[in-house]
Amino acid sequence: MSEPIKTLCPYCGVGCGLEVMPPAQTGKATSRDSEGNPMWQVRGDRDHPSSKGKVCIKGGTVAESLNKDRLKYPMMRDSLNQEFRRVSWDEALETIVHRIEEVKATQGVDGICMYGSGQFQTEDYYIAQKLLKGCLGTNNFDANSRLCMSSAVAGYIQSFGSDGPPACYDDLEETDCAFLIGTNTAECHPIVFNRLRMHHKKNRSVKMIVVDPRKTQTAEAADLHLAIKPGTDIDLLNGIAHLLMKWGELDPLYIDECTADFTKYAEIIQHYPPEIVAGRCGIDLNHLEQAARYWAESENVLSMWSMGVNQSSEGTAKVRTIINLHLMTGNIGKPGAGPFSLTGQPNAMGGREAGGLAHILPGYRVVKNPSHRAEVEQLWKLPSDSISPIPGRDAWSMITGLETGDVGLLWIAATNPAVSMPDLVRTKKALLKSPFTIYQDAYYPTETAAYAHLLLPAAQWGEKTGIMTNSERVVTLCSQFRQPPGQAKPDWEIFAEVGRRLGFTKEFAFASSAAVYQEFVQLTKSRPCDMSGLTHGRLRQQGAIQWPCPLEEVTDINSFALQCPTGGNISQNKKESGLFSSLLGNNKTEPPKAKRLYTNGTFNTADGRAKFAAFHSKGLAEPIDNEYPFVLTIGRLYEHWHTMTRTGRIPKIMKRQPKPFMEIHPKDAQRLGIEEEQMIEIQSRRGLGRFPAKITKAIATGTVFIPMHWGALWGENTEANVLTHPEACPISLEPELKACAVKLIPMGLEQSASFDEQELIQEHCATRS
Ligand SMILES: Nc1nc2c(c(=O)[nH]1)N[C@H]1C(S)=C(S)[C@@H](COP(=O)(O)OP(=O)(O)OC[C@H]3O[C@@H](n4cnc5c(=O)[nH]c(N)nc54)[C@H](O)[C@@H]3O)O[C@H]1N2
Ligand SMILES: Nc1nc2c(c(=O)[nH]1)N[C@H]1C(S)=C(S)[C@@H](COP(=O)(O)OP(=O)(O)OC[C@H]3O[C@@H](n4cnc5c(=O)[nH]c(N)nc54)[C@H](O)[C@@H]3O)O[C@H]1N2
Ligand code: SF4
Ligand SMILES: [Mo]
Repeated sequence: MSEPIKTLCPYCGVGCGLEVMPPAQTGKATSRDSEGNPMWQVRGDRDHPSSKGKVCIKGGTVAESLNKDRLKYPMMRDSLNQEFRRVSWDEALETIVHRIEEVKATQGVDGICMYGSGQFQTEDYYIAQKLLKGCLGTNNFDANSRLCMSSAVAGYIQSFGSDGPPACYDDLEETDCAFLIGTNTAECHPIVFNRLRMHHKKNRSVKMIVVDPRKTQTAEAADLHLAIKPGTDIDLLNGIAHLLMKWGELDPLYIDECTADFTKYAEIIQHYPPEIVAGRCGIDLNHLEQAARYWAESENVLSMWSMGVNQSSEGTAKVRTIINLHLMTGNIGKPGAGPFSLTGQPNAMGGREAGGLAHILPGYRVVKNPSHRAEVEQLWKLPSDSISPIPGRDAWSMITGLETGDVGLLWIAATNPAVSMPDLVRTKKALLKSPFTIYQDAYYPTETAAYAHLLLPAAQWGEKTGIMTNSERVVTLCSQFRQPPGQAKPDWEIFAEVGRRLGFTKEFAFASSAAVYQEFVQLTKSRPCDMSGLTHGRLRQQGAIQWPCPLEEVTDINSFALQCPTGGNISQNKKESGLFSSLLGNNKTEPPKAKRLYTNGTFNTADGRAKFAAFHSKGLAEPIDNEYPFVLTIGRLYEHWHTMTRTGRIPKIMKRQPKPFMEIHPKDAQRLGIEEEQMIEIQSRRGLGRFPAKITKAIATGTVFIPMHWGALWGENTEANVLTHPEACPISLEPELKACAVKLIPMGLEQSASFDEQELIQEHCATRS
């Protein structure tokens, strides 16, 4: 039997290592998917440092989705009301080149936009940046990370001087107190949660606090669940800081030596006394005090967050307010402590490293910084000023650019915006106006395909070799193990071919994805995300490796400080204070690399200090009122992945979660005369949806919850985002996808049987193409 092939799970940012074995070699009878195709076998990779052999239902069943409803050939049409016709790759690529030239000539290069995804491999991301930002000269590349991690990115950059989650998964087993805010870790990052829960169960002194308006599976496991009202996170965080300050539970040495701007922050938190905060958050005063006491009594606090924090019109402020708590208590850069954003998608981290948002460049550089642009231009061997100094269009302004006619070509890849963007009625209307939309996906049909002029078939997970980085900065090689169906190609190859046809032959003369990666890592040299020591070959041989991973190993802490991109040296005072001996372990010369960032208390800001930020709470962008009296919140279920292009086609998953629903508290249900399973029409100012009611105390009164997963292909009036609005954080531009104001209209009971579960499973798990 041949060796299993090592790869990474293509779903969430936990990044579990997988081993894949060919259908006929498992020793048992060949397993087959529901179509009768022999199925690749998947199991957890025990050697993977992040997951140690564990997988959840999604990773375990992913192979079942590989042959269903695949997009196999390029297809084109002149207008959206026509049928697609199959075309050759040559015709498809020539059409793209012609369209790009045309938009450049008529509207200028900024009429061209690409909207990509955290489900790209790093090579896909990198080639897209080189094509758009380097060769074409527009920064109009954005990714679905804008809807996901961009508040965390902005928070890290502003507080620490650069992006990069500072903690690692080993901290899950070393913390005294896990502070989980706006994350349903148990369902969305299950293997991270399992590690934490084991540690929590084994050690009674370890505390777990969960801050979430819903009593999720995560909250069930907590010592303390703070069911705050949606949008009151900053009140809560400032309220905890207020108490810590009042009790003198600060780390003055850390504040003095390693941070700046504490005074202003200290002033702001004076305005958050516990009585006011508890009232605003809708929680008990003693629960608030308990949370602060856990913070005060714990040696090491590890905060984790995801969309309940990021997807907010004050997302960056929330992230920075979490970081403030860590800075004021010195809870960073040591085992078991730190602010830790849990990345959503499998390679959203790789995207950030490769510069995959409209305001950033490869190697954790930013578009607005002239020397960053010059460095990238040099490495790309392009004339100076090739890269525009102006940040490109973010995801939502690509949509508004279609409305105004400023976007002449939209290229969408590895994301399904006709389900996942806010304000879908408006989004779809804008997509209908697009002069030319290219849609590059692995599956057909998807909701977004209905808005495309040209469909390009993408090779997906297992059909191409490339790199992904998980939440804890661990980089894994994902090896190809099967042939792409039909004529599907890896995303990077498609981008490179268009580049060559546009005349950039030298720039895109890559023989393999290994060569692409080789070039990319050069751009990370001496940057905070230095991975110049990584190659496909090394990762294949040694398994997954965490960055920073420079080419030459650093042996001395002072030489690291000198090497540090901002030149941030550790002050003599800091060294003498002995503050860092504990952070560094006994070995003062241990390099501050890998595992945890900022172990030496030096940050990537100009003066090496982390910055406090003082924010007042603003609340929700669309507060409730008499007409729309409920807050709607939207999130995920354990079994499904986003817009269900894979999980909706896997019978085992559809059997467990066949249909969407609306969670409502018994008190609200009683008041409105709502019965279990009764269809409820949810209306917002922008659209409506219909969902069977699920009456549960797991949701706070005044709030209702629906899952995000069911787009137009999977149900009627089940799209969550027809209800949401596009109001976004002014810093990160991340839309407030977590909350909007709605009203509920109970429908007649006779309409309530409109979901036939068996029929749904039959319909969706059968192949259409
Ligand atoms: N099973 C599964 N796992 C996934 C994914 C998936 O589709 N399915 N997607 C992946 C991706 S891309 C992402 S981004 C992550 C997302 O992972 P999570 O962020 O954990 O998931 P969500 O369910 O979107 O939202 C988390 C919680 O935020 C809470 N929340 C809502 N409003 C507020 C608020 O104002 N304050 C606070 N504190 N909490 C609030 C919600 O009640 C919800 O329980 O999951 C990843 N993992
Ligand atoms: N209301 C609300 N809306 C949300 C959210 C929320 O919490 N609430 N969450 C937001 C977040 S955090 C996210 S991340 C987004 C996710 O939203 P999307 O990105 O739209 O969701 P996916 O279903 O993951 O779409 C990925 C697409 O890529 C395709 N694909 C898979 N692999 C490949 C590949 O290798 N190449 C190519 N070209 N295609 C591939 C899949 O078939 C699928 O169509 O949704 C956002 N929208
Ligand atoms: S926890 Fe995430 S990465 Fe791990 S198997 Fe599940 S979906 Fe895949
Ligand atoms: Mo996400």
